[in-house]
Amino acid sequence: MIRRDPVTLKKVLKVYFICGTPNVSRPLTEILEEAVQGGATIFQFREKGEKALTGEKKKEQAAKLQAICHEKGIPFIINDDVELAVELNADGVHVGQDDTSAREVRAKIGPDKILGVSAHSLTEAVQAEKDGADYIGVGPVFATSSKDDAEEVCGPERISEFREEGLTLPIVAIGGITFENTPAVIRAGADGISVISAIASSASPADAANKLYRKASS
Ligand code: 3NM
Repeated sequence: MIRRDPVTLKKVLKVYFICGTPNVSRPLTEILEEAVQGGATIFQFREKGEKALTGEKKKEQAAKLQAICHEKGIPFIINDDVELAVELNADGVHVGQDDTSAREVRAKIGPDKILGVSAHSLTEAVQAEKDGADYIGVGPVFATSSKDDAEEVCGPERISEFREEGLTLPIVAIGGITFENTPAVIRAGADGISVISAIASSASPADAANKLYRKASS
């Protein structure tokens, strides 16, 4: 069970691809297959925004993406939609501070699933851990155009601060992550990088994921 083993979980979080249909201009299933082939180690289905799928269409898309993740052996995480995650028996859920509370999500998904929580301050990070989070997402580390309601840019320094304060929970850095700035966030203490556009907007998601994997591992 991944979530009970921090060493394995940290490896799994190395290249965390997040995507929804509004983020792509060709089938997300294709992009996910290529990203995993290149080196993405975990995937989060984040179906948000004006053109986001809902209801049955969202469920069908999620099931297809889940099948790809299972076939390739990487965890399939759903953003925010706890009911869908439970219905599909997804590998985990990621929630932000404005979504369902982490404690409530943990109660609904049970002890064996992966729970990720976005945290912007040490207080939120410590609370997330108490509530049963397995990892936290910290961001936006750099400027991003992929999230309308993103908080203020916090820089890799926020991650170093969390580590200096003694936080040992796995951390993924998010927001504006590129090949170029990946080494800085890993040096700051992140276990992995979490990206939408660096993979989804690349002409070659496979090459992008591969390069990110190598940058995050060196
Ligand atoms: N959450 P990109 S930033 C989904 O700060 C998300 O919590 C963020 O997309 C946060 O890799 C973000 O294209 C968008 O910058 C990340």
